[in-house]
Order: sequence, then C-alpha cells, then structure tokens
Amino acid sequence: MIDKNLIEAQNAALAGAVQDDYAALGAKLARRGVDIETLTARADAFGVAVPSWGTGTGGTRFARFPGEGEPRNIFDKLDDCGVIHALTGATPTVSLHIPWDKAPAADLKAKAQSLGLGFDAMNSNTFQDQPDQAHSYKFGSLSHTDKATRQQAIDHNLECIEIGESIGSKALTVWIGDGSNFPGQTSFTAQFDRYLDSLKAIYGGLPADWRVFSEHKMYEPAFYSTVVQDWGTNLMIAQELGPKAQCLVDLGHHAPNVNIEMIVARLVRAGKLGGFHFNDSKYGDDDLDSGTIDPFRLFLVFNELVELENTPGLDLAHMIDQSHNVTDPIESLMISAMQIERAYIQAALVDRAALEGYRASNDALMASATLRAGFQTDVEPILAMARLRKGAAVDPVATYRASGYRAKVAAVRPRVTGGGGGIV
Ligand SMILES: [Mn+2]
Repeated sequence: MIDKNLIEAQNAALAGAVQDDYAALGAKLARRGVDIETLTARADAFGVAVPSWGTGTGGTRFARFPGEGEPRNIFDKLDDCGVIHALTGATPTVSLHIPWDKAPAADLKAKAQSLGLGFDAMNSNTFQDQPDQAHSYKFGSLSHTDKATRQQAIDHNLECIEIGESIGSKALTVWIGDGSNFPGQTSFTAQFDRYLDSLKAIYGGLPADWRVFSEHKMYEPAFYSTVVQDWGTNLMIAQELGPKAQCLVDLGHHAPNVNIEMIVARLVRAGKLGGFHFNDSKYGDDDLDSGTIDPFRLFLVFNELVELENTPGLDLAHMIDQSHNVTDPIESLMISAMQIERAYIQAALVDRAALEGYRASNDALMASATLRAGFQTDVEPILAMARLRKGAAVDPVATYRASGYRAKVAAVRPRVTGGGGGIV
C-alpha cells in the first residue's frame, strides 16, 4: 500500500525539526509541572475508528461528485483504511456498514489482519431499501406500523450481530431513518413504543460481551420528527433496555448552540455514554471534518472525557462519521483523526488540581484561564513524535501525496457514480 521506505525517507528529512520542537515543548511543559512523555504515551495509545463508508466520496441532497479511484467494495475500503492507519498510527479499527460491506468473514478477517486492522462497532442499515427485501422502509423500519416490516428490520440487526461476532466486533450501532414529515402523521408515543419493542428484541440477541448503541438525531431523513430526536430520548432508551445499551453522541446531531460537552458529562454520570461519532458542523448535521469549524468545542468534549476518565465502567467507542464531498477522503480522515487526537492531548495537559482549586474558591477567571491554557498549547510536537516513534508518518498528508497512492488505485478502480458509500 504505502512503501515503508518512503515513510522512513520522508520522516528522516523531518526528524531533526520534530526533535527540536519536542524538546522545546517538553521544557515548556516541565515548567508547568507536566511530563511530556506521559502525554506522548497517551497519544501513542489513542485510537479512533474509521467508518468503511467514509473512504468513499460523500454527497448532498443536490449531488455527489465521485472522486478518482474510489473503493469498489469492502476490500478496497479496507486497503484505504490501512493507508490511513499506516500513515497516522491513530486509526487501528474499521466500522462496517451492513449490507454495504457484506463479505465472507474469513476473507474480511484475513484482509484486516494483513493491514494491521481490527473491527469496531457494526452498523445496521434500515434507512434504505435493498433490492431483494420484502417490505419497504419508506415509512419507517423498527417503528413501522406494520409488524412484518418491523420484524424484517429486527432480523437485519440480528444478522449484523451475527456477522460482527464472526469478525471480532463487540458492538452494534442501530441506524434508523424513522420519524415523520408532517405534524399528525404519526403518534409520537405509539411510534416510540414500537421502536422500543423492536430494540428489546435486538437487545435479546446480544452476546454477553456485546453492547448496543443508539444515536440521537434531531432531523433528517425525517424532517418534522425523528424517533430518537435528542439525548433525553436516547437516555430513556438505554435505561429501559438495560446495562448493555448505551448512547452514542454524534457531534452533528444537535441544534445549534447546544452545550454538547454538558450532555457528555450527564451521560457519563448516568453510566450511559457509549461513544462518539466525530465530525463538525456550522449549521446542522453538516458532517464536516472534525475540528474544522469549532475546535474549541471538540476540546471541551475531550475535557469532560479526561476529567471523568476514571469513572468505573467507562469504555468509549470513538468513530469518525463525516461526509467528504470535496476532498480526498483519505486525506480528510487522516487530518480528522489527528484533530481528534490533538483535542484529547490538549485536554490531557490541563492542570486538573489547579482547576479544582479555582473552582473551590470560585475564581471563575482563573478556572477559565487554566482550562484554556490546554487549548492554547500547540501539542503538534507530541503528536508528531508519537507518529515518528511508531513508524507512522510525521506529515501524513505530504507522505500520502508523495506515495501516488490515489493515482495507483485510480488505475484499477473505475469511477463509479452510484454505490452505497459516502452519504451519511
Ligand atoms: Mn453518526
């Protein structure tokens, strides 16, 4: 995929600067009582999952403009994910979407293993119709008024669990498009009850060491109401189902100005935070690249996660969930993984003891300044050193471009206009 010698040669040219910057930052942090090696160890251990469909070019309700050399199938997608991980060292797992990524388990495992990848949460799809299915999801799936349609959606989710078990996944993320487009079209209560009944059937099919994640989304594809519209409903679902059910927070699925980091704190408090779908947004569910619009918000989310990281049972599934409409998806996913890692390390260097002291003495100004000091520290030397030490690329995008990977795969992958990838 990417020649190791190329990575080494590119790194060799940058290693001196990385060492200098790392030493300078180390000295600066030491004056604040922070050990840089502790932060580098955190960066080294950090991982975020790549969604298989994110390797395809995304689209909007207007159009999709396919890119060169887009993956044709799950094996091409895994190749692209392997490139992202080889260059960033930060994306060790891939999240599959069924039925888009259906393939024999042995082949999936062998391919992933050859690329040094594992599998993250499985994603079900009952928001679009497949050519061979008996009942349409036009008016819903797990909450449909028709029992046979609900059962078809339940069976699909159970199949996702079965496929996931065969490849080493440990979680199911339930995606739905259920809701309504007109006031009066549906009974909020009856529809939610049907959804819960269906989820209970899916929950019953979870292996002992599995979890199921539900994700709230305030609008789209249903534009008047969605069945799981906000974190309150999401929490109700997780609490009613039981200990193996948890909530996913997708950063794009909130109304503008909502305090997402506070939702994160509340869900941790309830023992119901399962993980994240990372992206960024300006207006709504824009699915923009992580950290491109509001990096401070991303930092504040990680600040809560670091502050609460010793909460018993906290086990978070991090995944990127973005739509790359105008960029090379591999480049967007690499930059995004590094932005997410950056926010995490910035949060990790906040002086927690000092912050607690300022909180206790009601020194609002110094509490704010202490928190902001983390966000205002350029931790790039830590991230670059972590990549250098593990044999990933110091400058992943530059090395990727130098590799000519996209042109190479474009020669064997014909341009496609349809396909299941990208639209999220
Ligand atoms: Mn999502």
